[in-house]
Amino acid sequence: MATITDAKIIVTSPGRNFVTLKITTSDDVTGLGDATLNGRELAVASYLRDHVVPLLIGRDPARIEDTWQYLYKGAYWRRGPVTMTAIAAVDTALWDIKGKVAGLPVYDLLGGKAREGAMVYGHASGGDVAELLDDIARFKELGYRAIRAQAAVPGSPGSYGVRHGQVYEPANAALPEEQIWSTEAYLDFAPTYLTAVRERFGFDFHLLHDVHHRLTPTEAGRLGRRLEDLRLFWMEDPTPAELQESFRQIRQATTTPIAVGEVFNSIWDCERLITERLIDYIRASVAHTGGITHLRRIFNLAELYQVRTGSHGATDLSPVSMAAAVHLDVTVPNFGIQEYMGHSPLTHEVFQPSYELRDGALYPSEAPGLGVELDEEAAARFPYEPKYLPVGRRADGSVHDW
Ligand code: EZ4
Ligand code: CO
Repeated sequence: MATITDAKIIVTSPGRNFVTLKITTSDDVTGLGDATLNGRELAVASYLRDHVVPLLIGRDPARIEDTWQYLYKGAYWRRGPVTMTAIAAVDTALWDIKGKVAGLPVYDLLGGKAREGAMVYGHASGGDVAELLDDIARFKELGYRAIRAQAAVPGSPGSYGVRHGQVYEPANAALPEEQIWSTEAYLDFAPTYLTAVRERFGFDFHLLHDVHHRLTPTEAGRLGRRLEDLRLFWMEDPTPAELQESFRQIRQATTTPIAVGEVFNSIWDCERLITERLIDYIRASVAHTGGITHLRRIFNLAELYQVRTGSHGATDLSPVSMAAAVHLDVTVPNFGIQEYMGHSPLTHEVFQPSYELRDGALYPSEAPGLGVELDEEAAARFPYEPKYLPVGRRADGSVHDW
């Protein structure tokens, strides 16, 4: 039996911070797992280094499910983003190792392909409507079949999702930037630019929009109803999701499809949303939801209730978890779409993934395991830099969901 002989945590900041777990076995096989939790990176690095690595040494790397249960139940303290990101990193690295040992890509270990590629959506945005329309045209030219649209709300510098430069990166400051938010201005403005997008480009592509947790259920129901004729693929994160019951009210108000889950870390965050059919797409990710093993369980539950998948894929998910997502996406019968923001050239100096973007879809390679290389010398050239996500405030100074 091979054993785990080493597990090391690599923290690097090629354009943004990433935490990666690299597990090595007695047969000299290595596996990678993404442990990045945006704005709280070093908490996961310490959780792994101080509390998980000592438990891994000497274990059989083939026993993925047993290791998952051991880390989840063995912690006694259950769930939470830090714990579940750490478990995810171990789980993902062990799937990578299992694939390399078997000489098979991870999608084959998961039952094989149900489709060749995973349709992705790109992120179009603009400081105003004209800029947004130009950006949508660019994504259409690049072959995207699904595009998310976000524009800056006039007079609301805290608008979510507007790109400055090559890649959108909201974790932008050594201490959190405070952004002023007006729900009223957003609710007046968002329908006008989404309508402008359909008027200019028609209906032959999927249009998505991210509300980013900023509305009450009542406001979200009103927005969804107003957007119905635009036939959105989904309205994302319409309201904060701690209260799963609140989605019933949105559901009853509108037929605009609802997607949620990028901040979820376990099946218990969405059990009711799924089994009571309060959502259409579940956006949990490999990196933050306990790895391939646990995310597959969520996707399988969702399948029973005709809820489709739409995993989070922002720049804070490293190419390692993006590869894991693509392997899982191509195998599940209820795949919906995969978010893909793409990574910066600097990030690709450290991480070399082998998945390919063609015709608006990501295709996994046939390389054994996940098919991602990490250049440790390059990683060492980019030391960690503290970076926080912004904080939202209303005009009266009180804190609002960002
Ligand atoms: O704000 O990943 O749909 N994507 C998103 C992201 C999140 C970031 C937070 O780290 O909402 O842009
Ligand atoms: Co989002």
